[in-house]
Amino acid sequence: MKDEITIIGTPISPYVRKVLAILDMKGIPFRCIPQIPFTGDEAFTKISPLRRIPVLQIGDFTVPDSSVIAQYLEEKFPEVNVYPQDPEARARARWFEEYADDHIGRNVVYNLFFQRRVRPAVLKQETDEALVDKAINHELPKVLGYLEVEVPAEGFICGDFCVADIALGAMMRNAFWSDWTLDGAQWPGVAAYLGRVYAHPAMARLNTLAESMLGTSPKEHQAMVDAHFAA
Ligand SMILES: N[C@@H](CCC(=O)N[C@@H](CS)C(=O)NCC(=O)O)C(=O)O
Repeated sequence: MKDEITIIGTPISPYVRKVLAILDMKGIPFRCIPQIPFTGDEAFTKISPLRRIPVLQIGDFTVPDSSVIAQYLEEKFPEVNVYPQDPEARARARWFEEYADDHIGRNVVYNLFFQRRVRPAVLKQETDEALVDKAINHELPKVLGYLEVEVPAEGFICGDFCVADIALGAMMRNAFWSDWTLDGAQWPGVAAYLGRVYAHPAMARLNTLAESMLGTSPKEHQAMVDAHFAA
């Protein structure tokens, strides 16, 4: 189909899952090309100058960056909203999206997931234990301390389930995939909150897909992704 949406990027990436969860919630059909990071060629650099995933393509239009894509999808397909309508709630949702993508992402994606899963298994390089230690023992406790104050006892962080929950939940899931455990006694509010986020059908479906892809050869990923989204 000419104007079908294509998302380039593996669902193992939290940034890609953020975009896929939004498409799922909005009920928009799409195709996913599960390109893994750090493999982009010159053609990919043209559409993603920082060589990062995800990238959205629709017809001749192409744009990278999960937050830019999320806002594009919100404006293009406004029938189902993933950003709150109230300006203050919307600003707060954008803040948590940014906090997840930038600060948590730096620690979880680059200092934890990349070090513990990508370096040894994909790049055949040693894990930098100093970076892992920094993430687990210094940065993530501060993140969890902050979130423990911010998350509500029930429901979601900005009221209805929204992009903030998707971004926070997606990012923290990659920490769990890096042999990290959340101390539910120390941060009970965050533990309960993440449980609610992961029970959301859009999150649950994508976590099932990504978990089935982890540890499998990238050669198998396109078929796994196609089968998942065709179901
Ligand atoms: N701000 C970007 C960050 C995307 C990002 O860092 N993606 C990672 C994969 S999880 C990536 O492609 N990294 C490759 C690289 O930095 O060279 C977004 O929200 O899309």
